[in-house]
This record gives sequence, structure tokens and C-alpha cells, in this order.
Amino acid sequence: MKKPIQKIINKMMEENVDIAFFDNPNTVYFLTGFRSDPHERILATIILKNGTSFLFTPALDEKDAKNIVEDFEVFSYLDTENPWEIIKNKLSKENHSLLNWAIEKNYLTLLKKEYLESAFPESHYNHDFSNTLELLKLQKNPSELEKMKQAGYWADESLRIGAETLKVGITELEVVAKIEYELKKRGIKQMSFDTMVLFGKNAASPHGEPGNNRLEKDQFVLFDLGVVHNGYTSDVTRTLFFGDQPSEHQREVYETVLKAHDQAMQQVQIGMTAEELDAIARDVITNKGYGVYFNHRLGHGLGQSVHEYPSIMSGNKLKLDKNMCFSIEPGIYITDDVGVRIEDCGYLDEVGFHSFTSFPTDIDTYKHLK
Ligand SMILES: [Mn+2]
Repeated sequence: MKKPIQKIINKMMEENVDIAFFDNPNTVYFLTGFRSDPHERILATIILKNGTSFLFTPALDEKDAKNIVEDFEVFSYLDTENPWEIIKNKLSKENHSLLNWAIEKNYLTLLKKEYLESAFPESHYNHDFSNTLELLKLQKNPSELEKMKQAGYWADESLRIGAETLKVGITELEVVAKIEYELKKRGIKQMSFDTMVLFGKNAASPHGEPGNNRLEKDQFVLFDLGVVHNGYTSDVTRTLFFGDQPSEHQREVYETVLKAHDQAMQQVQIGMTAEELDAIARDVITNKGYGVYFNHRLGHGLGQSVHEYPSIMSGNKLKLDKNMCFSIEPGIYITDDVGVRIEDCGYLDEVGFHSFTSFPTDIDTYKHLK
């Protein structure tokens, strides 16, 4: 039996849970190795306290799932069948208590819970294992780290393609299209999230959207992007200067963010809490007088999903540990003026932080692009 499953069963014993039902596709992949997006259909792992485990899939996924999973009995339903009835019939043969259920409250919809309640009216659904699963996903194994390094390589490639595409008059969306077109030609199917390319003032919103703004000389260009590769994500941000010479103001904002980024990358170590790491970067920015313009946490975990634990922020006393993967991404956003963010994701070990991305951060590297 795989280690995470054993840990889930231990937790079920502790909390007197009889059955665990997880329908988050990332959790299904984490536990079984089978990845699929079921859309509105039902895909779930079902684990009984006695160790019996099932993978329930739409019929169209059954064959692929059986080829991949071990330790799970795969069963499925047709679109014309009621999935909840099929689950009920299957579980009723197990001669096992189905009274107390563990679910992922951050994923299971209210509608699906109501379907479960009608199929199993005597049961209780009070045990939320969202946190347990997030904690199990925190420390990556060597094969996961290798996949994340590859995803990082493609993020660096995306930045190179984006940087080479910049010219006066090009629009943000044209740069996005060029990056994604080139990646698809090279076999990358999916980005981690909508690719962000923002020019000048548009980058002053941390969640700005690319549009038809045209690039002018002496503007910053903010790229925030990542790819999904072999089921694992990358995420990187660079703010390139496009023009001859940054103004003193642009340079000061940029160098402040870079210093915050570099100090956090250099000083992070095992045993430090997430909030202590956030403070290292935040103090640099606050000491320069830009504290109010850094209005988000320093970073987030990533893995199969681009946002998972650990959250690198004030108030999070989680101790950072070996093989945790997270972003370090300080920023300064001054509305209608300038926006700069610099982000790398990596993993931690006894030596320090190992970034999955290595695209240059020097403000002068790309300034002569025309
Ligand atoms: Mn990020």
C-alpha cells in the first residue's frame, strides 16, 4: 500500500471515520496515479477504514484507469446511469460500516453532498480531510521534484520566447499568443493558468489582464506564467525593462523587489516558519517605504496544482521542511504608475532553496530589445 493511503487510513482510525470519499481530480491523481478531468461527471477515490479502496470513474475512463492503478478496485458508470446508485450498490456489498464519512469540504459541492445524503441517509459527513490531504501533498518525492524541474525548464523557455517577441507596437495578447503557439508546437499542451503579459501601468494590478495595449519604449513588461508538464505545474514571474534606460524611479522600485526576492531565496532554510520567510522579503520593501504597495503574501505552494500549501504569509506558523515546494514572489504595485514582481518557485533541502527556474533577473539584461 502506498504511504499516503496508509496515512489517510491512520487518520480515519484516529477520527473514527468509516469511509473517505475524495472527488478532487488532483487528490485522485495523488492517491492513485490516475489523472483525468471528469468535467461534470463523477471521479472519486473511496477508501474504507479496513483498507479496501476503490476508484470510481465515468465508464469512458475505466479502461485507462485499470491500466494505471494498483491497490484500487476500479468501477464505473455510464452517462445514462445514476452514479450515486452505482456507488451505493457497490458499497452495500462490502459489509462495512458507512456511518461516518470524510470528504474534502474545499472541493465537494453542496449538490454532490446532497446526492450522497439521499443515497446514504443515515450517514454523517462531518469529517473534513482537506487539510490532511494538503499536508500529505506538502513534501514532494524525488520523482515529483524531477517533474517540477522540467515544468520549470519550460517556464524559462516561455520567458525567452516572450522576451524575443517584444517590439514597439505589439499587443499584450499577441505576446501571449506567440508564447503559447511556440510551446504547443514543442509539445506542451497546457499552461498552469492564463498567461499574463502586462505592459507599463497595466502591471500595477497584481491580477491585471492582458489586452490590446501596445508596447511603448521605456516600459516594464511583466510576464507571469507557467506550464503543466507530466501533471506538475510551474510558475514564474519576470518584469523586463523594454527601452534604453530605466528612470531612477523604475530602477529603484525594481531593485527593491529584486533585493527582497534575493534575500528571501538566500536566507530561507528548513525550520523557518512560513511567516518568518514572508517577513524577510517584506522588511526589505517596507524599509524602502514601499510596504503598502506589496499587498499580497510572499508566496504559495505548488505541485500538481499551482496553488497549494504552504502559504508563505504572516500568521502561518508552519515550519518549512525538506522538499516543500513554493514560490517566492515579492512585488510593488503603484496604481497608474508601475508594477514589478519577480517570482521563482523551488524546493527546500538542507543546502537551501533550489529554484526550478533560472531566467535572468538583472534589470539591464533585456533593455536593448527593440
Ligand atoms: Mn505564483
